[in-house]
Amino acid sequence: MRVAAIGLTAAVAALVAAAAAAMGAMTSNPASASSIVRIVRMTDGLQFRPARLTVPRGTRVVWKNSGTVAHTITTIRSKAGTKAHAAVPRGVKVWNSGFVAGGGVYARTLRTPGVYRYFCIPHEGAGMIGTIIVR
Ligand SMILES: [Cu+2]
Repeated sequence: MRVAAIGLTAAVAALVAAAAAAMGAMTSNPASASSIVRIVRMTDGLQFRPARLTVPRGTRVVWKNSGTVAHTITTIRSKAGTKAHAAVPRGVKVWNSGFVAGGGVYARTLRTPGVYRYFCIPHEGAGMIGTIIVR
């Protein structure tokens, strides 16, 4: 009888351990999909800072407007004054964030390796351009 009780306790302990492991896997997987976050600030000096960034694939890039002037984060070549300021890796859809007001944010998870070149529509001519290299 005593042996059976110990056996049952061990079985329960094993179940609890298995459940805990499963829960750990469930909670850690979504986080690991985009656990790396990098911030690019958009300033009233009409700059992306940093203007150049290299990140591993799957990185969540958050553009944060730290000033008061509205900006865009745009990769659409037809909207660029200088075509070389707009590029995405093959197979990636281009985007235009629309205006991001002061204090606002815009974010994308970059999953495809390659070179992303983007600009701010009203301030491209002032040099507000950026590059992100995803490895
Ligand atoms: Cu701008």
